[in-house]
Amino acid sequence: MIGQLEQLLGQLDTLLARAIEELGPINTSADLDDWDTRYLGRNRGELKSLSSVMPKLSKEERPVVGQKINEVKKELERHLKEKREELKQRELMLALEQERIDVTLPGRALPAGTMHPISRTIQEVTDIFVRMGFSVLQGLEVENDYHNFQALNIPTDHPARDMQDTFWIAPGEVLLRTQTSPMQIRTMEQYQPPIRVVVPGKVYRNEDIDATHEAMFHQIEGLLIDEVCTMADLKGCLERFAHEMFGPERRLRFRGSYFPFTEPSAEVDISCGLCNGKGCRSCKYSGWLEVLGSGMVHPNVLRNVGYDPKKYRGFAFGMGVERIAMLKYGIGEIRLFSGNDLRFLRQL
Ligand code: FA5
Repeated sequence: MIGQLEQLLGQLDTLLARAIEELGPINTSADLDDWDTRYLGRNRGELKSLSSVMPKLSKEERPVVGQKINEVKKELERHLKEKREELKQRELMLALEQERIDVTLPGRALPAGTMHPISRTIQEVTDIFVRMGFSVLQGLEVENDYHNFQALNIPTDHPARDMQDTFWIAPGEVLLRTQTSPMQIRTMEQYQPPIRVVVPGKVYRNEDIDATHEAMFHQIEGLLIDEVCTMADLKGCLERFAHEMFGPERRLRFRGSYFPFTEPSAEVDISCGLCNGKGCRSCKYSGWLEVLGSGMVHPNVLRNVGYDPKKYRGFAFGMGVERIAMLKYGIGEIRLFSGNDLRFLRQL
């Protein structure tokens, strides 16, 4: 029996030595789990199978073997714990190494977009008028015949309708607005004087396209209504705008004109900045570029919105945004604005 005891204790020592030796090269948690099951596993672990001889031992032998089993178990558990800790550290270091971020690397630059020159021009123009006390409103691109024509003193069959070739949606009733002037009517319908507004937006005309004409372009409408207002106020206001927008050296020219909704009416030209008024291809060798229509609001228009023309008067203007941008940036071709050519847009 003594021989069997010694043999058993020897087997336990061998098992411990073998387990520790096998533990050395293990370097993944999965392999370590296998090792754990193989030696310490509750069901089929090697230590468990050696313990199964216990009932066959004598009373004296049992405590000796039991104590040895406990020592081996504790030793295996200690090694397991150390190895787990070591693997955890190693896996952490590996993850840190693989996921390392070099914070000193320069960032990847995203191509930055900028405002379209037309949007920027609208912003610059409206800012100037806001500084003069005007508010900014938005209008509708799909209008009705009443607001685009009739209320603006352009009845059906009036020859002035031919001045702007219209894109009709429902002929005689609904259309793509040909001008921002319908917003004069909508503003006066909604508010009481004093009124000072500017209204930027798209307008549409069924026109032949060339270097200075588009079928879709932008206008900015201006409207001022008060008890006291004269043509001199209109001129002063537009001159102030032109000097702020283009510089004090630029000149304005008022030419008598005709619009059914203003009386008197004037078209306003600005001296060409490309040739300094000497004449070039862009200004058709005249030295001037037409940028807006304007005038004193017609009494019929005031009556149409229920204002008393004896009490109130006002001025209105409508400027072409593309023409302003052409003047500002020295561009001789209007179609570049809607051409979506990034080489052109990046230059500005
Ligand atoms: C009008 O549209 C009037 N509603 C302006 C107005 C408002 C007059 C208030 C009086 C009172 P006109 O058709 O001239 O007017 O156009 C005004 C401006 O828009 C022109 O001076 C020009 O700068 C621009 N414009 C006109 N047609 C085109 C076009 N096809 N392409 C680009 N710009 C244009």
